[in-house]
Amino acid sequence: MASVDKAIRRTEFEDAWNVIRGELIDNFKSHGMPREAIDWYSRNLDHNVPGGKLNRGLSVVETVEILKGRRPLSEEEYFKAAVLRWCVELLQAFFLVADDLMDSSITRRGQPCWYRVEKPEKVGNIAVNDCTMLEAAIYYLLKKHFRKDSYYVDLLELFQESAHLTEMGQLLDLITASENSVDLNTFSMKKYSLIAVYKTAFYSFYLPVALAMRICGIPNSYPDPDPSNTRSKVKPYEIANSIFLSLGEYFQIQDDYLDFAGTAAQIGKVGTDIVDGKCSWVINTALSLATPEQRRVLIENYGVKPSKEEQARACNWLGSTSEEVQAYLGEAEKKVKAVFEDIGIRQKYLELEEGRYNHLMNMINAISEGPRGHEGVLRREVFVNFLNKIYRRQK
Ligand code: DMA
Ligand code: MG
Ligand code: MG
Ligand code: MG
Repeated sequence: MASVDKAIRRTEFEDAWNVIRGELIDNFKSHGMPREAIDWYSRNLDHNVPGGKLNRGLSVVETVEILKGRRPLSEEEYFKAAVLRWCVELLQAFFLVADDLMDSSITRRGQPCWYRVEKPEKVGNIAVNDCTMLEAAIYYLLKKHFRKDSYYVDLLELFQESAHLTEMGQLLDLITASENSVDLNTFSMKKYSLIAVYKTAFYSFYLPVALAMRICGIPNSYPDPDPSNTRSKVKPYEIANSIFLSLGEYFQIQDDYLDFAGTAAQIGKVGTDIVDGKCSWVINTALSLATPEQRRVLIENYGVKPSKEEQARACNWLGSTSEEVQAYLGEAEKKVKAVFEDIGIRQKYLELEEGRYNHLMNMINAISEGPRGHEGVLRREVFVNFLNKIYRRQK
């Protein structure tokens, strides 16, 4: 019976987006906006918010469930977790709309990037304002649903600070892959880690879990729940932060690897890192292993934009197999990919996945959680849940 109950709650929870979407549109209407603006705003929400892997958002709810000892949540607890889940998805949507514009990407989640949508109206640069409207929706929802809660300011700070850190990472990512001249001598693994942690880890991993921890009332510090060690203090947000920075870096390495090795049909987007000249894990690994001749080929071809004709062909990538995609690549990109293959990037990546998994498991096992059922403390399962979701992911 309990599991049927849970299944029903889950469906209710999935429906939460329709309720939240309705609230956002009603608010927009209440300002006297005309029909065409309401339609535009609705299309912005529908194209960009649902439809992702939903890992980030879903983890808010799963974390609440774990921290509450997997007891069935009340209707109100579910709805609040759901609002935060969709706020995280809105933040993600805000970043992706801007990111695709700045990275000149073609597709996202198996459809054209928002700025490239032509029908019923051409979006183009209006995407800049549209993405800020997605961000503003977060603060509207937080105020509406959490204004009276003691942890309201904590939620505001978490969103605002994660966004700020992400923007720092995006800045570094973008200026390192400067428009016309990519200088591979400015790349390094150290710089790469900084980019990866800032642009991805805070908002994708630390944010959803820290939100869940706040609504579950987990304090900034508490006595060690291990009965043999009660004199020391546990700082749960610091622990979560350090594990998630490492996990987030690993996640971005996967994103970079898939940008090179994944097919569009598999990852729902066409890789652009090579033509964009991004300081990615793949190029940094290749540079560290390249012979002088291979390095020369990389310097000559990395970050070289495809010709107009090559670009037009790339738009047909969606749904293609990897062999077909091969035929669409521009000449420079082909040469870079061949060097990556010769260097054995695929093998290096397999080894890295294994090593990262073990390292993260060790970090997780060091968390002191005390006896089961101890509410209000951090639990290892929160992190194991994430790690299992992303380990060896294919999309
Ligand atoms: C993504 O970096 C970072 C943010 C903040 C959206 P990316 O450009 O590598 O992402 P994607 O490969 O999804 O375009
Ligand atoms: Mg991008
Ligand atoms: Mg980017
Ligand atoms: Mg990427």
